[in-house]
Order: sequence, then structure tokens, then C-alpha cells
Amino acid sequence: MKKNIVTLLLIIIILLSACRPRDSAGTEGTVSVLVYITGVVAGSPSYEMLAAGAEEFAAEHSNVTVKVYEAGYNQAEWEEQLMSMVAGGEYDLVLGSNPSLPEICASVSRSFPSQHFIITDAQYIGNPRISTYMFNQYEQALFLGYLAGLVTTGDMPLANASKRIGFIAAQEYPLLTGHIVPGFLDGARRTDPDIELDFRVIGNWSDASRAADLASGMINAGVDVFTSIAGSAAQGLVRTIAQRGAYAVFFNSNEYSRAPGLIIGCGSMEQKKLTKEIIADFLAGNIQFGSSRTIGVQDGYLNFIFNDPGFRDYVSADIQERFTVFMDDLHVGRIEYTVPPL
Ligand code: RBF
Repeated sequence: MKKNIVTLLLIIIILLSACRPRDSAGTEGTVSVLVYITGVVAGSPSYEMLAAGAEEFAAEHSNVTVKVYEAGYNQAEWEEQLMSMVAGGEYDLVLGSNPSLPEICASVSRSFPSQHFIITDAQYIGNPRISTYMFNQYEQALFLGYLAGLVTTGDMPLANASKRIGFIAAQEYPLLTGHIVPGFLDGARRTDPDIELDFRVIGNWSDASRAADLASGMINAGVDVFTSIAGSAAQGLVRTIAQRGAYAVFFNSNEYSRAPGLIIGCGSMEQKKLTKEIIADFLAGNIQFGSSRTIGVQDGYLNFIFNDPGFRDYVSADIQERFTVFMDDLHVGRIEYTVPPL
């Protein structure tokens, strides 16, 4: 009898603790974060910065633990994997970075309604457990496109007579086709309205050989300046421009040293800084769930990396000068542009 009562009490205690509402800082002021990588960390700067930011924050705060989980390239499995990761209720926060993640989180949220999600590189409004941060990638595409336009119409050694620039994408998705590609072409055409964009799609985020083949075909068609949104597959583009001689500009991170003299422009995205700020805000209970924030050049989350020999030593002086004026104007809001609705 006594044993039964003890067992019953134990069950009640366990049930009560499982049902206890959690505030954003967890139950004992500790926070357990799952960094859910929709792909593979290595070779994708946006994921590398997300994981590094979370791990660095955990190293600086003893009350924060971080687990980085790589879900791999099979997008059909992401929802089921995330569902099983959060099923145990051990994570106070799921952090991710991918435009397609909020929908998946919303679906998981229906089964686990108390789970909190914060997703960067995405826009989603209206779910009380999901908060998103969107980089203004139209803006980054605009200034990288402007530089590509100056180079393809200019007289640097590898620039040819055709006004043709290239874009290699891993796959098509709304943020890419709605903001990044149009922004890149808009920027380029501000230097010369006759510029054409050769846009080609790899089909996945890892096939560097296919990216190399596409790049080679595009060089044959007259492309002399490339960009890409292709994760680790972009290595194939780097290989081809080194073999054949062409330029490239890169989004989000410092890639100059991968092909000095050929990678002549790199944007930067402050994803690591943002990740650390997000976890700090979550700890402090300062995240506005249900809402989305857009951040760009004027907020200091997107920029161009001027201070690198890859730009300083290889881009002609007149192009550096014209591009610097454009970036200065962008910083002070003197460049007008319209971001299309997604
Ligand atoms: N970007 C990467 O760098 N590596 C990836 O593996 C990757 N996978 C993606 C998968 C999907 C379904 C989508 C929609 C985007 C992916 N991105 C990836 C793009 C990334 O989220 C971001 O939009 C670009 O890196 C531009 O900042």
C-alpha cells in the first residue's frame, strides 16, 4: 500500500514537472539550444556562421548548451527529423537558417505547441512560437550586381566585349527568384541597361562537378563575371574560373582567398553576430514571437568587404572608385530600389 502511494506520488511529480510552463529562459535559468542545420555545415557560410555563433555563445555562458544537428541534403526528410529531435522536449529553442524552415516549424509546432523556434534568412509572421529574421538579400544582390556590371562593361584583363554576366543557383526558391536574382540584375543594369543575365540551375547544393560544367558552358556563351548561391557546390565554379579565367563575386562571406585576382568582390552577412544576439535576447525574454524583422546595410547586418587584397589589389582604380560611391550612397539611403513582394 505504502509502496503504491510512493509510486503514485512519483508519477504525479513527473507529470506536474512535464506540464509546468517553461519561460523562454528554461526552468532553471538554463537554456538548451538545438541548431538545426538544413544541409551540411561545411562549405555553406550561412550555416558555418550560425553554428559558430551558437557555439561561441555557449562557450561564454555556462547556462547555455548547444547541439548542432546536420539534417543533410534530403529536404523531404527535414520535417520528420525535426519532429523527432524536439519530441523529447529537451530543447528550449530550435535555431535554424533557411527560408523554407518556418513552414516546417509551423507543422512541427502543431504537434509540439510549446516548442520555440527562431529562424534567420526567412520571413514568417503569425505563429506565436516562431520568430524570423530576414536579411535584405535584394540589397546585397543589388550592390554585388552593380560591381559585376562595372567589371563586365569595364576593361579589366579578363573582361570580354559581351555584356553578359552569370548566375549559378543550386535550386530555385522564392527568395532566390523573387529577390536575389532580380536584385543582382537590377544592380548590374544600373551600370549599363544592355547587360544580360545567364541564369542556370545545378539541381542540388553539393554537386561541384555540375557547377563546374555549367560555368564552363557559360564562359563559352560569353560570361566573364559570375555569382552563385550554391553552398558547397560553388567550389566547382571556383575551379572553372581558375582554369578558364573569369571573375566572380560572392555573397555573404569573405571568399577572396579561394581564387585571388578572380574573386573580386565579397559581401558580408553578420549571421554570427545575429545568432549571438538572438540567444542573448531569448535568455532575457526579449524575442518577439509571431513577428519577423528585416535587416540590411543600414542596420549593419549586410556589407561589402572592401578591406582585402582580393579587392584592393585586383579591381581597377576607377571601378573601385565608382563602386565605393555606390556603397556610400546605399549606406545613407540615397539609392532607391523596390524590393518585390515574395
Ligand atoms: N545555402 C547554403 O549555403 N547551403 C545549403 O545547403 C543551402 N540549402 C538550402 C536549401 C533550401 C531548401 C533553401 C530554400 C535554401 C538553401 N540555402 C542553402 C540558401 C540559403 O538559405 C540562403 O538563402 C543563401 O545562402 C543566400 O543567403
